[in-house]
Amino acid sequence: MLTLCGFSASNYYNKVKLALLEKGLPFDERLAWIGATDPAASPLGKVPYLLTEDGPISESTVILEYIEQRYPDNPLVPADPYAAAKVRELVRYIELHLELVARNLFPEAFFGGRISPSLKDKLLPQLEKNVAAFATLPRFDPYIAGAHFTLADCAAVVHLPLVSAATKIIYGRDLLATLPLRSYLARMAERPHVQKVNADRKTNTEQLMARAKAAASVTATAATDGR
Ligand SMILES: N[C@@H](CCC(=O)N[C@@H](CS)C(=O)NCC(=O)O)C(=O)O
Repeated sequence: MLTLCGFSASNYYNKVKLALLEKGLPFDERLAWIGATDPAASPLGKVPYLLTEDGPISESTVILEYIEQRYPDNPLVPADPYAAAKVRELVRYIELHLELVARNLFPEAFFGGRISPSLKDKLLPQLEKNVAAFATLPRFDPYIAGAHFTLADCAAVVHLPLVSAATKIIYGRDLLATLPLRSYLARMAERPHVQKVNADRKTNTEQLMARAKAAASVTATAATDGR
C-alpha cells in the first residue's frame, strides 16, 4: 500500500496525488503539515513524501519516477525515449524555471507577507526570460506534451495557475498570458481527478489559513505579554 504524506494545499503534493489518481493506484493520504513531517522520510522536512512497501521516498519528481517504474500500467510517461524526454523537459521547466522562481513572490502574493521591491525587480527579468523560453515547449493539442495525458500535465495543472496568479498580483500582469492556459486548464478541469484534487486543495487551504491565523494571534499575544 502507498501512503502519500503532506497536505492538499501543496502544489507538489497535488502533482503526485493527481498522478496516483490518474494511474488508478490505491493509496492512503496522511496529513503532515510543515514542521510535523517525518525526518526519516523527508530529510529536508518538505512535502510530499511517499511511504512505500520498499521504504520512504521524498522529492515529488523522484516519487513520480518510482511510481512509473514500479507500476507501469496506465503510463504517464511515453515509451518512446525522445517523447519521454520531452515530457520530463516540460516538468523541469515548469518546476525549476517557472515555479521555483515565482515561488519567491508567494509570501506577498498569497500569504499576507511582504517581499522587498528589490527582490521583485530582480525576479521580473528572470521570470520574463524563463517564461519566453518555456513558451516554446508546450503543445496543448490537447495535452501539454501532445496527444496524451502525462506527468507534464500533472505538473502544469498544479503549478501554472500559481505562477499566473502570483505574477498578476505582484506585477499587475499575468506573465503567462500569451499562452492558451485558460482553455487548457478548463479542459483539464473536466477530468474527475483534477476536480477531486482542486476540491481537496480548497478545503485544505482553508485549514492552512486558519492555522496560520491562529499561529499569528499566538505570536501577537506573546509579544504584547512581553514573552
Ligand atoms: N523539490 C520539492 C519541493 C517540495 C516543496 O517545496 N514543498 C513545500 C510545500 S508546497 C514544502 O514542503 N515547503 C516547506 C519547506 O521547504 O521547508 C519536491 O519536488 O518535492
